[in-house]
Amino acid sequence: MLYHLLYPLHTEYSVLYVFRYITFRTIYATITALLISFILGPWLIATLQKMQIGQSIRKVGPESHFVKEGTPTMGGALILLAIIMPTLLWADLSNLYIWITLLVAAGYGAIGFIDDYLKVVRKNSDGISARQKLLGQIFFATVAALMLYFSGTFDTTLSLPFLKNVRPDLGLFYIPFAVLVMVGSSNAVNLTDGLDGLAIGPMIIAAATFLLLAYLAGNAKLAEYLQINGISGAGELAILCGAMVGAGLGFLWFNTYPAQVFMGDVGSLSLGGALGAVAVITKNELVLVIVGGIFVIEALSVIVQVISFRYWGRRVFRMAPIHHHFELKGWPEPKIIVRFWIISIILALVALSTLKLR
Ligand code: 57M
Repeated sequence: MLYHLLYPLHTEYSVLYVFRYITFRTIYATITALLISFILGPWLIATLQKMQIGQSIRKVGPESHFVKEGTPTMGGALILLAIIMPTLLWADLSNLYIWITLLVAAGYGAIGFIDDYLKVVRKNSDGISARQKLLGQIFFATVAALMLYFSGTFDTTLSLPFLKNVRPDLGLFYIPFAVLVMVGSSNAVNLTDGLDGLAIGPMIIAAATFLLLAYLAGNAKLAEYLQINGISGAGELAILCGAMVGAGLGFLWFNTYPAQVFMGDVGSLSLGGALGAVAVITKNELVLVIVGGIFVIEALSVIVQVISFRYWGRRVFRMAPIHHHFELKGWPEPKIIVRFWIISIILALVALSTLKLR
């Protein structure tokens, strides 16, 4: 909104020319998101406590989690607000990619909100059924993929990390593929969200990485120099990613061990979905597997555990997702969290190296 209001005035006030720059607007979107989180965070936590919107802890889980009973949840609503408001303020609102990503974030946020709300009302850890949740996720992802496909400019080839000359064209199959990326990313982040700061840390790192990737893809000269897919308009997503970084850091302030608030499904589903959407739009779907490697490892640990238990009656991990395995091995919670963050940073660096190693 500020972009539309202030940039046209640059002919009279030359200082306003700065609103043209994505870098400037990204920095201020990040700061705005941080401020929203810091200002509203304490109020939200107090309100959630007053309304008794607290977490019910599964009885089968690690005992160390029983003390977390009643921790306010649904803090993800604030994360969403702190992403949407700065994006609306600082981004170019004529940009379709911004609206597609916001649609996925808000749509998945709504599914998560209903799920969390039902859990709180029923005072147990069963929200809406897994099937209903999945159908809702597929619906919003399909709308997003169709919007992209019919935008007229979208390229349906697949970029493979490290291989610049191999670009298979998926054609119409790009739609189910994009849906898979968004739904998969959302659920993987949801599974990761089981220790204080465990999901939001890697999410901040992934959003910062995509900030850079979106900026580069949107800049024709840099994209040509790096021989990556240049995508006109994708640069605006750097602003949304900046807001994700700011909102994430602001949330981490309160969610760091010992957490004063959990994000709930409203946070985990929407953040994962938004990340998936940015990966699809910037044509970094497979790079997302590296950048979001922690989320992938968490999801794979569940798949391996379930298959192994169902077919061989044996568990591979003491408990899945894998963070519970380390907890049951006796690692203190902060140690698992920080080590997972370190792995995320390494993975982000590997992902960025794909820009040069082609
Ligand atoms: C959500 N949610 C946390 C909080 C958060 C298929 C199966 C593996 C699914 C999986 C599952 O349901 N995962 C999805 C995980 C929950 O956190 C809430 O949920 C939101 C995210 N959706 O924002 O609102 C608990 O996680 C802890 N937590 C923190 N700090 C945070 O910042 O400590 C969350 C955020 C919170 C709190 O304790 O209550 C969750 O874990 O429930 N299911 C599981 O993860 C279960 N695993 C399992 O059944 N494994 C079996 C299977 C795979 C064969 C096995 O290994 O044998 C475990 N979940 C838990 N305890 N809590 C079972 C044990």
